[in-house]
Amino acid sequence: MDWKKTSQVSAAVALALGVQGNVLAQDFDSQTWRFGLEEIEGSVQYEWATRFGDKIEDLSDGAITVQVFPYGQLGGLTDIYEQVQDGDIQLGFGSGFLGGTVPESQIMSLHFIWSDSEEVNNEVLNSDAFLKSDALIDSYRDRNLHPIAMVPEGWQVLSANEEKRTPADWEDVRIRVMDNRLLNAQWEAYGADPTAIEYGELYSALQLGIVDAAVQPVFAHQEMGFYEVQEYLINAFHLPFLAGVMSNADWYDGLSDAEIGIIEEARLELVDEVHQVQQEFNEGRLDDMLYDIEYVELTPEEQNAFRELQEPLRDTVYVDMTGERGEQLMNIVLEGVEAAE
Ligand code: 6CS
Repeated sequence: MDWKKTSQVSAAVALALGVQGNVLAQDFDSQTWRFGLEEIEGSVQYEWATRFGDKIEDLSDGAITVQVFPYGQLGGLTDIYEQVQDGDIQLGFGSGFLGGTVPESQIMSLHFIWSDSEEVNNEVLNSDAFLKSDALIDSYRDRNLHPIAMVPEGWQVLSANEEKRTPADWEDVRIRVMDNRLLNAQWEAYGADPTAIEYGELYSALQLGIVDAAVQPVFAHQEMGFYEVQEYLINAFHLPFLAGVMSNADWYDGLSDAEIGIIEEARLELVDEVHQVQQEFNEGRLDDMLYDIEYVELTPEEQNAFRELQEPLRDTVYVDMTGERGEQLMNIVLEGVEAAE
């Protein structure tokens, strides 16, 4: 089935299902969709996937079950992506590490192109202009993947053992980053020494001093225990943590219109629902950590010193690496943010 055709019918089917779900329930064969996560139970990705599963099960009148595999159960991060590409699992999350597989997806790692408003970022990333753009879809489909949804998980907050407020403070600091070329280049531009380390190995890398700093959304600093081996959380508001939900492309092409319709219906409901969940997680868990760690926010002037070092890299690194598609995605974000603000 051609994805362009199916994405056009999906909205109509979703509407029909909302009104007469039982009538169309006969359209669903009994089946299980396997869904690999980059995060553990209790995370934002776990919330998204389990809520998605509940909705799919309801909308298919119990015919379809979504089996969720939290981080660690299917191997490392790139193992998850490969299993989606190979069709061993149907669905998976992909964030920073996905840059090696889908270079254009490093749009999710580009510092300082986002709105200060998390609502605006959520709206732009889940707009048809971005999510249904040829640039995004073709980028994933070239690697036998299909993008389903974008999930902002809250601001990425730096952790370190000293209060660091200026680029000079980051000179030669060994910071752990997710494995993609753009993140490396951006941290080098601040003067730091970035190192890629698997998510599950980060705690011991910080504890043993293999790296001195890291960057994660607040909820992850808490649930992975990173705050126990760091002194400061520093919010530079440089980048929301962004993750994409993707499926195997061949599998997606074999779905019926009704199946695509319920995926779209569930996705649309989750845009606001999970946005609220992530805000609650990030606010609540920050409070839980404050007895043990100091939290600071950079002023707009301090943020600007970092921003200025990044702007040239949009073209010299991201567009240089990803060509016309990358440029289109970046412009959709920049224009979408401007329009929404
Ligand atoms: O830093 C990482 O590798 C992981 N962090 C989070 C919050 N989600 C997935 C990602 O792979």
